[in-house]
Amino acid sequence: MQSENLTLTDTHNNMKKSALQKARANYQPKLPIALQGPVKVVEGRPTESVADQEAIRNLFPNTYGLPEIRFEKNSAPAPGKPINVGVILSGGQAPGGHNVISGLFDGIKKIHRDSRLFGFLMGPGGLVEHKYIELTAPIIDEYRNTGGFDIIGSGRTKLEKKEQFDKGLEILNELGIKALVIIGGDDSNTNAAILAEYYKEKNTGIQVIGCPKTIDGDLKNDVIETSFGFDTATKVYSEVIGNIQRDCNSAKKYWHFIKLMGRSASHIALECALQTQPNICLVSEEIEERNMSLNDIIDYIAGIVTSRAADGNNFGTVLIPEGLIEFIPEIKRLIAELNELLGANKDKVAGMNEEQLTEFILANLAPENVATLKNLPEGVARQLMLDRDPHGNVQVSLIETEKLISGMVAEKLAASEEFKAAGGKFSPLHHFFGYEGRCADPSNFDADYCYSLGFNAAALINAGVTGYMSSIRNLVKPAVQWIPGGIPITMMMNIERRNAEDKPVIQKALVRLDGKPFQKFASQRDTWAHNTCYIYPGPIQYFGPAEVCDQPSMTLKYEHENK
Ligand code: FBP
Repeated sequence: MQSENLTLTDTHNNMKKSALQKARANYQPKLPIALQGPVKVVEGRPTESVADQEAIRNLFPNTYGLPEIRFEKNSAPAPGKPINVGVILSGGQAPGGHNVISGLFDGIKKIHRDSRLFGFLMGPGGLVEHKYIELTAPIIDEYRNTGGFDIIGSGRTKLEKKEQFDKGLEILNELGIKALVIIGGDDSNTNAAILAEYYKEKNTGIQVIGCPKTIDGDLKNDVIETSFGFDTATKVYSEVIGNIQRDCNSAKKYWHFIKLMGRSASHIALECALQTQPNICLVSEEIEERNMSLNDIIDYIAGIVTSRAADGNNFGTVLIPEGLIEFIPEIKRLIAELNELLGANKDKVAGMNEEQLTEFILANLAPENVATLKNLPEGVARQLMLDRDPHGNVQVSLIETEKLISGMVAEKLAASEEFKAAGGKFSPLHHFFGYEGRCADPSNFDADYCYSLGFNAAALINAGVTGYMSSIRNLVKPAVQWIPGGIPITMMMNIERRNAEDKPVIQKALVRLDGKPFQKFASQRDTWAHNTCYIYPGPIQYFGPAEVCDQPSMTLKYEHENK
């Protein structure tokens, strides 16, 4: 099954390299001191899940309650045996994935030089479909310190059914693989835990280890300080936001509405705001908490635009998190009822044309939701009613929130006497930053963090554990002081309602309004709104002084300062 897959590496071998790529290939990622030589395993106390302990314990009888693990430097080298390991990249790309794989490769080779690494292609689907390549030293060397997931590709197939697990087991056994490393976000790591439990229950002898990935930054908790990729992606977006701010402060004639990726949580927008000090940054979690309506949001922005106009500043920047629309309580209610209504009447609506469907929806929705719908610009209301995904759900990600908001602000300002009296002019421009940062060359922080996560995953495999997430802590300190170890994935789980079923899942981390990053932002945002306090972070620097090149994100710093 392997031959058809060789194209992935063939293309890479023929690629020309930029000067930076060549120089960057020689970068040696920094490792925590504890991983630099032989390690000893220090076990902590047994763990409990964050909530719903009994339910999670019942669902994971073989992998629940395991202890946290920490690795410490050991004086005596332990003899290691060769081991075959499989690796999967799951979900959206995030800078540093290649370094997790190169760290894993170097880690298992350190255990024994005859160890082998197999990469399953295009995400979890590769395991089920038996598509893989062996990752040898020349391949790994091509990808060290590079962005992207192209070494083996990624995909969003969910590994959740027993048939998939059994199909996977066939190829793992065929290749003599004793451990599988799944690099993914909260859902993929939830599934890694389920797979670990299943393989343990079946006595397969196959270990499963997870690694925390996602630019969204929402896979973190008391024991996982950050997911990889967040640092680089937010630095790339902040560079470009800074450039836009310098442009708009030069021309003084445009308002820039900038939407930032992050399917649900607003960590990316918040971090970019801390780095660049825009005039406005919306935080979805706050909007939900304060029960703000769309009109409240429009009033808030129009108020700042008007006040800046009165000072002669007809320009500014507004950061908007991608997930915003689903957090606005009135729209959340509308979407929930639309999904419910159309789901329950699937057959009835299947044959309707647009006009009939609109009529049906307006006749059956609760009056408050009809009012919300009518308050929206026609195009957006149409999109909400008529564009559905294959499961029949509203496709929220297709809505161009930045245009929706600027359009409504423009309407409000056109009707405002105060804005006219201030001599205000409003010319909005729109941007969406997401893909621009997901495959950037990892910052030094992500290059080091990812390499350490992979190297540490090898140590977890050598320690014989399963159902653990690779964990590197103390990240605001220099890399040598980082603390490597492993966290039982069940420890991060609770039960949530998903697709009308109660499921064990890793708790998603949303922005905490009582957390320091938000508090810092909230304490300064009024000044940023009315004055022009832009910061221009410039591009990521890979070579140079540590204070320029090795700084972690501000979110991480604020969350962990004085700890
Ligand atoms: P993951 O959670 O899988 O890391 O993906 C995050 C993300 O980049 C989101 O920010 C974004 O909404 C989504 O992926 C887009 O994914 P796709 O390109 O597959 O549509």
